[in-house]
Parts: sequence; C-alpha cells; structure tokens
Amino acid sequence: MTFSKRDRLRLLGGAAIAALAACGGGGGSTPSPAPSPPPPPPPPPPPPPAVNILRDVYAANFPVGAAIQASQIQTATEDRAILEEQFSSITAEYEMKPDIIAPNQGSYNFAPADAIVDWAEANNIAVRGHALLWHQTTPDWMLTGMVSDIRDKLQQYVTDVVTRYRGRIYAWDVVNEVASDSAGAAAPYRNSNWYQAVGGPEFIDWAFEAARAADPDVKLFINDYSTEQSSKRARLLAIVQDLVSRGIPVDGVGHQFHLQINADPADALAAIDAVDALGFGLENHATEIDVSVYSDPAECFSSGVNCQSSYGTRASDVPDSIYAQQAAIYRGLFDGFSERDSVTSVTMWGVQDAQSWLNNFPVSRNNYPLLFDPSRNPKPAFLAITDPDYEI
Ligand code: 9MR
Repeated sequence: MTFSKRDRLRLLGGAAIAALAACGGGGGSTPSPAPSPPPPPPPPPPPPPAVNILRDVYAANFPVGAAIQASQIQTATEDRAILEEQFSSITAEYEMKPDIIAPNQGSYNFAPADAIVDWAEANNIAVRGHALLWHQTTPDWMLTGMVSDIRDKLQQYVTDVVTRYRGRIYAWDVVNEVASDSAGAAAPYRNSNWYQAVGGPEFIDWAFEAARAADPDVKLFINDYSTEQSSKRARLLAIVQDLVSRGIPVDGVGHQFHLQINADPADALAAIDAVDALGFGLENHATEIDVSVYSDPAECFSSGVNCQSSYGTRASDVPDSIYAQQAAIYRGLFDGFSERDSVTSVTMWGVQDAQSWLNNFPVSRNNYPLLFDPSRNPKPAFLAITDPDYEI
C-alpha cells in the first residue's frame, strides 16, 4: 500500500491524538487504565478524480470553451456532462448564425439559440456569440435591393440579435472571414457576396457600429482563419488597423486556429504577438481550435485531391505517435496562451471527435482533432494541457 502526503498527514494527526490520550490528555492525578490497543488506521481517502478539470486549470488565465450544438445539451448526453464538468464557455456551432436565426425576412427563430444560452447560464458557463455576419450563412433576402436596403437590413438584424442577448454574451464575432485568402482585386478583403452586394467593405463598419449601439459592454471581434500563416495574417491585420484607426469599435481579433498535425504552435502564437504589436491594446481570442490528425496539401483543400488517406474508422487506428504529436501541439498552444495577457478566451471547435466538422472537410474521412475521443475518453492532448507532469 502506498500513502500520499495527505494520507501521511492524516495518519500522523491520528497518532498525535492517540498519543495525547495515552498521556492522560489534559493532566489530572487519577491513574490511567491500561492502554487499549491503538485504533486501526483510517481508511484511505477516495481516489482523486480520474481527470483534471480543464476549466479550473486555466481559471486564472481565460475561460476555456467548446463549440456545441443544441442537441448536445437538450437531453442528458455524455457531451453535456463533459461540458458541465470541464468547460467555462461555449459557442453555438451554428444556431446563432443568420441563416438559422433569420432564414426568412420578418421573423426570427431564436428557440435553439435561447436553449443554449439558458442552459449555459443555469450552469455558470459563459457564452461567446458567433457570428453576426458570415458570407457562408447569410440568407438571400439580406443581400437583395439597393445598398441602402442592405445596410438597413443588416443594421436591423444586428440590433435585434445583440439586444436580445445583451448582458448574457461576453463577446460577439461581429464579422467572420472577411479577409481574402490571396492577393486579388478586393484584397485585403474577401471578394464575398457581401463585398459584391455593397460594392466595398463598408458592411464591416455597419455591423460593428450597430453591435456597439445595441450593447455598449459586449466585446466585439473580427474573426478569421489561417492567422498562423503570415500572408493571411497580414491581410487581416491591415483590415484591423484600418478599422481601429477610423474609430470603428473593434475590441479584439479572433483566431480560429484550425491546425494540422504538422503545425508549429509558434506560428499561432506569432499571430497573437502580431496583434499585440499593433499597439491598440486589442484582446485575442482563440475561437475554433482543432488539430487534424492529417497533414494535407493545398490542393486537398481547394479541390479535394491528394488528401492524406484515412487512418480508419476507429480511434485506435490512429498511431500513438500521431496522438503524441497532437498533444505536443496542444500543450505548446495552451502554454503560450497562458503566458500572454491579451489572450482572454480559448475555445475548442467541438467537445469530442465524433462531433468535429473535420470528419467531412476537406473530404469525408474520420478525423480525431479534439480533446476527447468518440467514446468520450480524454486523449493525450487533454492530459498534456491539464497535467504539467504528463509526459508526452
Ligand atoms: O462547424 C460548423 C458546422 O457545423 C456548420 O454546419 C457550418 C455552417 O454553419 O459552420 C461550421 O463552423 C464554421 C465556423 O462557423 C466558422 N469557421 C469555420 C467553421 C467550420 O466550417
């Protein structure tokens, strides 16, 4: 039997009390009866919880979030239990986007978003809002008519949604993925449906201004992917620089950080440092973290060719060395985030691997990019970021 330090202290305490009683305790002259045999040692304390608690490990640094779907929390699922135990923030994976909230002009569908926010509040979990404007989830009706109509519709939508959740959401991704992936006529802006309908990037200003007017306290973010790559980062930061210098109310930059297994955490941390170096005092949120077990070339993403072949349909099909590599990336990220005061929120893009969008992107193939496996077991990546003594 082995004893922990706590057991030993407890045993020593018990022995000290027994010794005191044997000496007559408080003194007095009556002769003591013959000593009775010492009591048996107390039973050992219950074993510590099987896993550390992610939200507690980083409580002094930032809330740790996960993207969730309403279906994960409406009944007592295993995912809900993990969320309630491990996470301190959530993001709706899609229920707070305009195509879900406002598929048709003139009526709103807030029920799934409300269910998520109500549950989060009841469980002392903060809510990160995502996303007021994204080219992929804009309902058609919003982009029809004259530019002034489009502006009015955007302002109305942003005002209504931000007002509804005022005081209940700590940050909004106001615009998502507005930077371009390459140099082109519209660069640094994405030549999106919004950019084309408005004839320029003014819709970004309108969205931020309407959001600020609706809630003076919520933090307003511009969110994008691939900021770990210097060319994309430069285009996003050019947009940020322009917005802030014109007084548009931007509080921070969201970095999605959808990484691959060959990623170097230093590149992601360089993106945080680049925002800090702008000197505007902006916050940084890591908003959609996952680390694919694959490493795919550019043409896999652009046209689905030359993608790495699937490891298989069972989590155990992935080599241990890959899980170890993934764990090292996660540890590098979380250590680096903890060292940077400007990082004020960190979110995983899902709870467990079966939920991940990467099972269907860039091709259909089982992927295992998150902290818990499809059976909801904590992975080496989870241990690496919750236990500094865990050896990768
Ligand atoms: O993971 C999300 C998926 O379930 C949704 O169907 C999709 C459309 O709403 O959005 C996915 O999340 C995206 C996020 O909102 C923005 N960055 C890329 C994410 C993956 O596509």
